[in-house]
Amino acid sequence: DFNCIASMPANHKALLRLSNETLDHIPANVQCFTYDREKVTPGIVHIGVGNFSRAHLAMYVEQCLHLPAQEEWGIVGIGIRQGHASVRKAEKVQSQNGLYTLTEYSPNGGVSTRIVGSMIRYLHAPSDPQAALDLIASPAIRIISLTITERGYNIDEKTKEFVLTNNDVQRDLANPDTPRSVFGLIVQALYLRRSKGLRGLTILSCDNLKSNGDVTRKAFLGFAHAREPELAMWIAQNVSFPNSMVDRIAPLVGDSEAAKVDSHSGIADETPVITESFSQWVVEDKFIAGRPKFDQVGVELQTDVAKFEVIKQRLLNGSHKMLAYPALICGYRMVDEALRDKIVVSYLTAFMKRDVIRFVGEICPEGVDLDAYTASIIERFSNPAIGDQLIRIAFNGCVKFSIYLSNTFSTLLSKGATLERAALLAASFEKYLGGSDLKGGRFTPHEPHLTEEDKKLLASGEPYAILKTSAFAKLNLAENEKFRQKFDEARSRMTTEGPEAALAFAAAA
Ligand code: CS2
Repeated sequence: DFNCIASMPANHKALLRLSNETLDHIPANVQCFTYDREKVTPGIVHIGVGNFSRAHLAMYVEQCLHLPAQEEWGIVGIGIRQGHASVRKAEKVQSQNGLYTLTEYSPNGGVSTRIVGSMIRYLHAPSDPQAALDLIASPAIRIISLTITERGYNIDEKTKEFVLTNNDVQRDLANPDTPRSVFGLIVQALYLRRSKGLRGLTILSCDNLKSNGDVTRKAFLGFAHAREPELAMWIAQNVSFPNSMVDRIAPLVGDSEAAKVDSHSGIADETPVITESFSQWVVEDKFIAGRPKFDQVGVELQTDVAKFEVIKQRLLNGSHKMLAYPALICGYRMVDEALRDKIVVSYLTAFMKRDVIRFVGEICPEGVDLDAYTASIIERFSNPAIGDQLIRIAFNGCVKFSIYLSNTFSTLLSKGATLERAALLAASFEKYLGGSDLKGGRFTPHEPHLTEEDKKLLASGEPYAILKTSAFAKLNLAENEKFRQKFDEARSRMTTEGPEAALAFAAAA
């Protein structure tokens, strides 16, 4: 898991260790919550506790806990991965009683650190599956929130159906009492809730997917139906699945990032989180068993979030992808470092204005100023303090293209629009897979979802192999003569004139 908590060196002697026992000694420059944490009880179970959820959902819940009568909304984090790294992560979180520092950097240089206490417990399900089941099947739990990655929903890209043939799914269907997958765990807990005559709850996806609530519903009903059609019916009637648009940049936290925030805070945090000052959450107000007072802490509760999702994913996540590969090839490693290059800024602005906004006018949510939105994306990416890594954004391109860029590219193709930027993206992705930039530097591409077929294709030496891989397959780029020509041009410009010249050319197109 690329967003998991990074390991830390044991060189924190001079700094304060974080736990319930040390809360009275928090340094004055760090804000600490003022609610009575001992009174907070579990109301939310979160599966997939990574940097993002701790910077986003847990931060909104933290703010709610400061309001009157909200103490029933504490979060219990659940880890469901097997293996040593997950056990270690659980130990670290538990050693701090779920407490962590959240450091926010604003684009104008402001920095603030606070202690977040909203995650009151953390369970590692593989070590104690029964405890996880008992908790989710207890009356107090009214929301299960998820950050399990774009691919975690196990939906077939072509059929859009839940994949039943997957090993974990088959295993959990055959052994419902000892689930290992997120589907087995939650559906078994829902089965127990139904047997006990308890009410249903909300399953809230916080992943960056189009219609994430609808996708989640499809996945859980698909699994439940294979187990017992009546249970699927009960879930359909008793569980709600709000759609939501989530937005907050949370970079990877390795040793050097952790050392930086620790020296600022004076706290030796085993699990620190770094983020930007910006945060947005637009959620469909469809919480069948109630919710914290999200409306009072800046969450935008809407009846329809689809337009917000489209705008955010095509502009922000799309720009991230458009940026990461050419920028890595230019030799940059950090997002803000690349944004200091004026050509990169004009290339990204051209992408947003001429490849996306030009064609999404009619779906723009009322009251959203797309020019201001574009400017704010450039400002957020340029924030030097947050230290976001291009390699984090490049991660899993072959899955993320189809989510964040394929609609934009297919519109460009069907409208006969400029293809220079799309072609540069494909050419730089091809180069990126080789793990070296055009300045002699190296990096490690992480593409865990490239299929065996993709790998064979790439090894075949076919001239347009990259365009036929699962990353772009849906778009039929290899069959499009105009695209092939632009792709050839981008590729050769990158190697003969250099990646900066290729970017400049694409920016001007
Ligand atoms: C990034 C996101 O990983 C990615 O593809 O684009 O993690 C991005 O930082 C968040 O969606 C921001 O809300």
